[in-house]
Amino acid sequence: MATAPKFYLTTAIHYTNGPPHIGHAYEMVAADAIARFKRLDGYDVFAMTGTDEHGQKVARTAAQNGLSPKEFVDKIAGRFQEMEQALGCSFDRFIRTTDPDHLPSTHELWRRMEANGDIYLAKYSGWYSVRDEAFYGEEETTLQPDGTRLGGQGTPVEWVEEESYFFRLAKYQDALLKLYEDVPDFISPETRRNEIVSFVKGGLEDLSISRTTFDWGLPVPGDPKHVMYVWVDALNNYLTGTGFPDPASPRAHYWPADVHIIGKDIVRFHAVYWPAFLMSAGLPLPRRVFGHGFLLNKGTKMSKSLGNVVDPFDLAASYGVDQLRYFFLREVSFGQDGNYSHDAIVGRINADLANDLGNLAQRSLSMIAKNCEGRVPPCGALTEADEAMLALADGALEKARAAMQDFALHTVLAEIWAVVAEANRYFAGNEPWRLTKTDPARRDTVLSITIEVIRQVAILVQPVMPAAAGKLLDLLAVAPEARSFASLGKAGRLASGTTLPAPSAVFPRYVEPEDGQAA
Ligand code: ME8
Repeated sequence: MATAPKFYLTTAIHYTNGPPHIGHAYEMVAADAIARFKRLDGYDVFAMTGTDEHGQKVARTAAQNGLSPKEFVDKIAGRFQEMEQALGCSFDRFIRTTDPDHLPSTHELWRRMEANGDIYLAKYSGWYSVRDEAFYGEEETTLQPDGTRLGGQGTPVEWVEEESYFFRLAKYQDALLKLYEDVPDFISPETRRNEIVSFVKGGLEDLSISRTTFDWGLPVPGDPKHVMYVWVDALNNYLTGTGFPDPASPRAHYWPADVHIIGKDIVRFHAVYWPAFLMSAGLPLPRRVFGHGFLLNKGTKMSKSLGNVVDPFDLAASYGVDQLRYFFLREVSFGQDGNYSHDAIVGRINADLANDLGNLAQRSLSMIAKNCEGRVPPCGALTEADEAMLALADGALEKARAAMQDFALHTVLAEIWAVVAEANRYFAGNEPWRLTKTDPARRDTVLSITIEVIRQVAILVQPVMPAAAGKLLDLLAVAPEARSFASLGKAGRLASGTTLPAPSAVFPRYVEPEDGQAA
């Protein structure tokens, strides 16, 4: 038996300095949809998400909350795990950087970089942003009129002067540029790639990779008064997940990662530092890094200090999990920034889900229940228009796959909804409700083609709306083993005569609550 090709995908691991927000939810849902798509397409998938729990930012927030760092991160990590469930995600592991297997794995990475002559002890003096957990060169900072200084991403920086281990990042400048050249899609979208290429061309400085002024981190091997820089610790979660350094781990074959799905603000860490660490340690590099955009609340970036954080649990409860997932992935071009608003989400729910797909399913299935004894009706001779309708549905997988090649989730959905739109035109144009008296055989053919198209649409939307699509497939009596992409097209056509369950609505319209308050 041929073994399935493997696909290892990760999200970023989320900081546990506060509860999850909608940006975290967005990233998780997008990554989950890609993982589900690959599973349905026959891949041996390992998908991982998790939490980034060490470092000064987390330690400080814990102290402000009167808790020890460990007590604090346990609470917050629990919230992230609940969110994963609340959003219908299917990750294979939720990793925490406080998990016991992460320390030996990260020590091994450090030792390999050291053995390669890439780590040395010196003194760091420079600017550090605790919010970004990032060092900034003086030229990347700006002095504000009030005397404070801001780093590259607009967060406050503070002066740090301490003994530190350094990683010889500068040594990897040419190798990194060669990587970007040899593997043009290593970083995408293109704009992020260009930013990174020009950053690296501008010259790299060695990177401070340990701290001594706090202790909430992984100790440096052989010198425990230093803790590792939180980004060394955090990035290595991706290796830990595959059982590194144990070559006999059941997950060892997943390395290298096929894609890291991360936000645009942390591309530098993933596309510069991470491959350099791996080159130094003599390990294979991830295949791709995808930097998605930010989800903005009606145009402004969400942040705790701005007070406009939208709670993802509330959103899922108000609109429905699958509806929220659909909104995130259809409304925003994956890779670009996108806006959230109540009206936009309600628009998508009512137009795309309730009207376009939900109504079509409801109308065709109700007619079958009423007129065809609740069985898949027989399909007679096909007209050219019938053939064209089926061909469009049969061809959707190839289009979806092509879009998925670039992680263009919005395009995947647009291609599927092009089929839905055509199915609506087909249904309306053939007026099956008029045929009962004049030509019931033709009516049966039109209905059978309509629900065959819905079957394929339901299979294809499973990655984005797993529960709703499952319900739709239940209504079509599609067996669980006939729901993968292998059953798309001719391979899995609905068999006439199959008994269908009583139809019910899968995509209800969103109705504003009585008091008129938006969710
Ligand atoms: O950066 N819209 O953690 P984090 C979309 N621990 N995505 C957003 C977002 C928004 N409004 N806000 C944040 C970290 N993100 C590190 C990662 S990986 C080894 C360590 C994304 O909790 C952000 O870009 O600040 C990142 O990919 C993820 O959420 C976690 O952000």
